[in-house]
Amino acid sequence: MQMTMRWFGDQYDTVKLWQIRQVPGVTGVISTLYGSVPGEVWQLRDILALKSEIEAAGLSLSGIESLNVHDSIKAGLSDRDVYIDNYIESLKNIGEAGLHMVCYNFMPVFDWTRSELARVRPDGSTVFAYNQEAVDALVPEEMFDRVNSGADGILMPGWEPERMAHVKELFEIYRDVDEEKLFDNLKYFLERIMPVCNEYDIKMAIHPDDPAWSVFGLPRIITNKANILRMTGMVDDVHNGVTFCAGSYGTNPENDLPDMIRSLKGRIHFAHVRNLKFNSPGDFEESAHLSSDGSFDMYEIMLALYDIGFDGPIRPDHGRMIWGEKAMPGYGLYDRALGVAYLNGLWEAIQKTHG
Ligand SMILES: [Mn+2]
Repeated sequence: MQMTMRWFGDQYDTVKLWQIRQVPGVTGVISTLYGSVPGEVWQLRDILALKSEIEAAGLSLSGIESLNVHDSIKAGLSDRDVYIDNYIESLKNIGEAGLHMVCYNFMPVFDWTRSELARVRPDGSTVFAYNQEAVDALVPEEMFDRVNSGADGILMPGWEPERMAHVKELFEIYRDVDEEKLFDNLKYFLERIMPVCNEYDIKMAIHPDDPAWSVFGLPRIITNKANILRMTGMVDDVHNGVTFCAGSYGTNPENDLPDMIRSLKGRIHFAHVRNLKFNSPGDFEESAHLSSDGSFDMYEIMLALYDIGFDGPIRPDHGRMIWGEKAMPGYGLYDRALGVAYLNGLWEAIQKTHG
């Protein structure tokens, strides 16, 4: 595995590359052209500029998270081919830049959903939390407001205000899209992009839906073992793979995370590893990475990744806000660095006892 951290670019991220460089064991970052909007072609010069900036700091650009998919593609609208052509063009440029892993998601309208961005825990740290009743009481517009007002004016990925302006329109285009249609639209998209992925050896890594069930009545498909195996099977190419995000699949306690990892051998191209703590059914918070702080057995998760010979980029996921840090919620330096140290410790122990 290659240990990385997510970085949003100098313009947007409170964390600097030189700080990431000082986290032991981190050799790369995962980034994106953060100012771009879904549907737009990524220019080679912009990708190369991002890459050189990262390399100048002594790190590598280990992959892209995310290259977002336009809603016309997800909803299967008549203009989807235009946006798929643009996506292919972006992939070509990503390939030309020498990059080989692209994370994306296929969630209609919303990216990840939380009801709180700063729930205070007993130790005074603040974390993302999800409460089903609180979400059920909201209309989608309020969800956007809530995310954006809780982020101290920092732009949250996936929750950009320009999307909010179109939220009613977005819901409208998914009116006739059920899970089956969404699977069909994903298959159509994957079949069209696989040739360029093969040509440049770009491993596509779909991010699961978070939480792993339908929100606001919208269909969601990347939620469990059966669906993800259906997805990898329907376009049976190694470049059609997954981002194994423990925190997202783990929102559903019925998902057996180590078992899912083992069933995806050869198809996991990127891993997000973090812990969640369930307080009651329908209420969870993003605890520290440590097993004893949450509900997952992090050792078993790392062991499963080791067992399948996982050798792609891995990153800690959302961190708690601790030690007075002011940063994008979930993406401060301190707790994610603690996460890195812990995951590296687990990995070293596993290597020494299983090697
Ligand atoms: Mn994730």
